[in-house]
Amino acid sequence: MLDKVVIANRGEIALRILRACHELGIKTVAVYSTVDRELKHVRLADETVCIGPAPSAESYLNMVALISAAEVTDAVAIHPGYGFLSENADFAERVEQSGFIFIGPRAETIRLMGDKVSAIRAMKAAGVPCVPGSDGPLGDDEQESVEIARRIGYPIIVKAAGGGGGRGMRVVHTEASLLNAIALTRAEAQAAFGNPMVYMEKYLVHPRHVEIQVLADTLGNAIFLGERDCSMQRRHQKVVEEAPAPGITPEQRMRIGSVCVEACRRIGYRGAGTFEFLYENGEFYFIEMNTRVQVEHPVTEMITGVDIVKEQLRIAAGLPLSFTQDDIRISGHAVECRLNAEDPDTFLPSPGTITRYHAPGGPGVRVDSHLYAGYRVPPNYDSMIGKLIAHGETREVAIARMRNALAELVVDGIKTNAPLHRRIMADANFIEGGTDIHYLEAKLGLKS
Ligand code: MV4
Repeated sequence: MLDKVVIANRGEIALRILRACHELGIKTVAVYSTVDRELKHVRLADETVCIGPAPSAESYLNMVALISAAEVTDAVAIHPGYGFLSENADFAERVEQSGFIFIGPRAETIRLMGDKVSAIRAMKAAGVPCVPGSDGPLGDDEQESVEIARRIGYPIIVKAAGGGGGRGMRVVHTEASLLNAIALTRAEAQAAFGNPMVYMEKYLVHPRHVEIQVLADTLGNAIFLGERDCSMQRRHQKVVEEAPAPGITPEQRMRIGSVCVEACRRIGYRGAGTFEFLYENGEFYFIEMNTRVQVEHPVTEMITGVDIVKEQLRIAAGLPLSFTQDDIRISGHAVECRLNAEDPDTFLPSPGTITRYHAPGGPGVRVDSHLYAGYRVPPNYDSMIGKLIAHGETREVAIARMRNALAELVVDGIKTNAPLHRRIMADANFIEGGTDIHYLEAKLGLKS
C-alpha cells in the first residue's frame, strides 16, 4: 500500500480522503491556505504544509507548492480530490515527472477527456452512444456548418471543445441565428479556454442527467457501480443526486454499464471515472467524461457498499480492485443533498462563523462534512460545506430518512440552503421521481 499521501484539496473531500487513507494505514499530509488552518482534516493529518495565501490561484492551484509539499514530506502520491487541479492534465504530468503517483488517470487520458471533441470521438469509436452531432470540430466553411445543422435538425446546441460542465454552450433554434451563434460561442471559447474549437449536437429538450460510475485498475480490471441521477440542478450546480436513477431497469443498467466498462478497457482507463449521459425517451447519449472522484460519489457507495476513495488508493498502489463485477449488487436507494453556505432565496454566498452545529443521525444517514461549532466558513472558495446522504431499502424510505435528517440538522451563524432541500424533499414531482434537468429552475421560477 502507499506509505504517505498529500491531500491536494480542502473541506469535506479532504476529510473524506484522509479517512480513507487512515483506514488503509496510509499517512497523510494536509496542505492548506492561510485561511484554512482550522480545517478539521488539517487537525487530523499526520503532517501539514501551508501552501500559500487564500486565493486558490496561489494555494490549491499552485502546482509548484503542492509538489514541493510532497517533496519535503517524503510523500509518495498526491490525491487531487475534485475541482482545483483534479482534471488538470499538466498537473498530473508534472506530479508524475517529479516522481510521485497522481491518484487519477494517466495525464494523456485527462487530456483526451478535457477536449470534449476528442472525448466524444474516442467514446463513439469505443461503442458508447453519443448525441447526433457534427462528429468533430466545426470548420470555417459556413455553408458546411449550415448543412451539418440541417442534417442534425433544429434545435441544435453549439458547444466549446474546451468547455464542459455547462460552460461555453449556446442553443440555436433556427438557421437564421446559426452562424452568429457559432461565431459568438467561438469567441467566448477563445477568451475563456484559449481554444476556439466548437462542435454541434442535437439539442435534447427535456433530458435527465444520468451518469455511470466506473473503476479501473492497472491490471486490466474494469467495473461499473451503477448509475446516479443528477438532474436536480441549478445553473449547472447539482443540488440533489440519487442512485439508482428512477425508472432505469436492471437490463438498461447492465447494458449501458457494460458499454462504459468496455470503453474503459479500450482507452486503458485508470482509477475512478464517470460517464455523463443525457437520458431521454429511454435512450442514453454520452456528453462528457469526468476523470475524478465526484462530489456525489457517496450515493453510489451507499447502494453498492464499495468505498470508492479506498479503491482509488488501491489502484494508485498498483493493487487489483477488491471485487469483480459479479460481486456488485445494487441494494436499496440513496439520496444526497448538497449543503451550501448560501442564502436559500437569493443563492448568494453566506460565509461566516458556525455558532451551533448538530449533525443528523439514525439508520441509513451519512454526513460528509468538515463542519464543527466554531468553524469559520471562509469567503474564498466554493460554498459547499457538506453533504447529507440518506440510504433506505426503497426510494421512499431514503427520502423519508432525508426529511428526518434535514429536520434534525442545525447549522447556526450562517445561512444555508437546508430550507431549499426541505422543500425539494416535500415536492410531489420529486417524490414521484424522474424530473428532468430543467425542473428545479422551473420550480424556483414559480417560487413554489
Ligand atoms: C446538452 C443539453 C441538451 N442537449 N447537450 C450542460 C452541462 C454540460 N455537461 C452539458 N450540458 C447540456 N448539454 C445536448 N446535446 C443540455 C445540457 C444541460 C444540462 C445537462 C446536464 C445537467 C444540467 C444541464 C442544464 C442545462 C443544460
